Amino acid sequence: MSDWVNRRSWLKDLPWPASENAVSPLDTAEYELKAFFAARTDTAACQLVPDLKEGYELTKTQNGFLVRGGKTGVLYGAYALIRALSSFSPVPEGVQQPYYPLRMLDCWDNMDGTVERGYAGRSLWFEGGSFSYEPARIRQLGRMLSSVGINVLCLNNVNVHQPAQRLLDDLLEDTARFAALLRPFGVRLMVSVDFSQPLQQGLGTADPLDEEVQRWWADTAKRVWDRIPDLAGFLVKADSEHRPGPNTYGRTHAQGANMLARAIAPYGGFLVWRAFVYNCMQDWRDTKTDRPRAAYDLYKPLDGAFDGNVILQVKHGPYDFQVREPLSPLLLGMNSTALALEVQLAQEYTGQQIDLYAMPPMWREVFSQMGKERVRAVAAVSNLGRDGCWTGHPFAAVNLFAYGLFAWNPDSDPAAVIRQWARLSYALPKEQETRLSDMLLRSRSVYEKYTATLGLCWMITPNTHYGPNPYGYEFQAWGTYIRADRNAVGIDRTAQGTGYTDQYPSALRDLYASLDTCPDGLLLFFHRLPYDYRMRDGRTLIQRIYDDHFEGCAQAEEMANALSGLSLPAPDREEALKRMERQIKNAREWRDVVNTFFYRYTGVPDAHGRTIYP
Ligand code: GCV
Repeated sequence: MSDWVNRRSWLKDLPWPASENAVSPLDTAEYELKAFFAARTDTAACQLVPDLKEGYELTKTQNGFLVRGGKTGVLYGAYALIRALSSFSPVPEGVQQPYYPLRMLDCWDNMDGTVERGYAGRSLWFEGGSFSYEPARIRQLGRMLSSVGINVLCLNNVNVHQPAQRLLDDLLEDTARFAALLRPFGVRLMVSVDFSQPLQQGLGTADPLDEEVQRWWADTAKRVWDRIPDLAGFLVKADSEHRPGPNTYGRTHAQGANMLARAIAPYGGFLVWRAFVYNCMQDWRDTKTDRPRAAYDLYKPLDGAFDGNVILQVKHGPYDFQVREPLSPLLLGMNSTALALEVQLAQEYTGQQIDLYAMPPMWREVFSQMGKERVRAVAAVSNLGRDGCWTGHPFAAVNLFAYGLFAWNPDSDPAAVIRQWARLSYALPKEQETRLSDMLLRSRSVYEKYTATLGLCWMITPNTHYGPNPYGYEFQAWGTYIRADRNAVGIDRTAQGTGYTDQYPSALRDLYASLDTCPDGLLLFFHRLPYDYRMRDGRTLIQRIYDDHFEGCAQAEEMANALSGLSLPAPDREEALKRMERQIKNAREWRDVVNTFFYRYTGVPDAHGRTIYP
């Protein structure tokens, strides 16, 4: 058996014989509490209060605790109690309810066992074109998700490759069996579907206004929900990066989404429609088309046209999970459409679970800018795989843990969440726990400095998305340009430029459009500036670019030192050190490639005489 058994991240090892019998989250809650309190002198009991739904309340009793909660709330309450007691944190007081009703994990798993943008090994449940998994590990997965309140798992890649359509067809029984494994943890399945499915099944069309197509989807939905009555819904990527969609038939995205939504509405299913749509065949010579504008331009006119069970899923930024992007204007501008925020735990552009990159500070920024009331759901692209520690880098587990806690409470404190994860995962001496937590807390800003300072994203190696290549995407069709020349760098996205800033409510538009108020971290995302531009602190732009790359790399080296002094258990210590070596190599490469790139354009030497290669 693989080494995952002894490496269960923040959850303590718990053999799971009772799982065979557990049918409800209440059973699971009772089992978890019994196991946890077996080693203690106090006790805990559960009480089902259906009205609390996903909520719970923890109260102190004479001998210990009472967990009162709704159908799944009682289990979340049990986990919250265990989490608090194990990390010596205060037990939450009063009724606790999740902020977002749908807290999803989107898995980009393919049925051949690969995971698109997966950095933690092969799929946990697919191999060779079919399901293949250890049931005990899937239960442990359910336990991990439930312990931080995640309640939906989307089973397969949004790029639906053959034979994933079989999940709802001849493999439906297997899909149902998999759903049953997660049910005792309050985790419901969702499935990604291909918009052109009816066409591929021989109907001759997938036109959403065609009655036969509508009937085909309605029949499919009936068959599927008969077998899996609590299926959460379908997830769709349409007309995006060469995926099929309603545009093929001259139909709008509202027409496409509503057709599917109506097929699944009788069963209470959600139709989650991704808003990641842009022209990926752009001519780089065209300076008018601006990729960040694309989603708002397409969907804003459709606001109000979607059915009630459609959720438009929007990536947090207008590009694609870059280290720093402004909030997508769609998240602020769709007043009559249910929205889901999409984030990416898989570190596609953020170090690929090799470089340290703890996301809580980033989400704090994202959640605090978002008109939260418009957004009904959150989704995160999974960072999990078959690796022993589940997440490639053992510390990358902090991102899954924290995602769950932020989805439950978007006002969570990044530092507290990180520390709680560190404490639950490793029983380190206090001073070391602080060192680990601090390192994680600043890891994003370190990575940002050596890869994407001032909003200069996309200088990354094409396709693989690890390592520097300032020209990699510059003359490509993907619409991802920094447009550096010998005079200036960045893109003017104000009203005088591409007009992207006009997609924001006026306060944000003005903030970003003015050089006096635009945050440094997004300066070159919003503005095109000469290299001798004076930053607010008096440095020139070119010097700031050099400084950040030198500093980011030096800070990565400091993190390596701090890491080597931590008495982490094996094999996490060896794994973390090995990955840190690769991070240092990567950081040096970024520093030298990017600094050299700009030096060659400008001929300006570093003011401090540090080495830049000619
Ligand atoms: C699933 C980016 C990634 C793709 C991904 C896509 C998406 O372009 O590189 O691998 O495809 O986003 O989110 O649909």
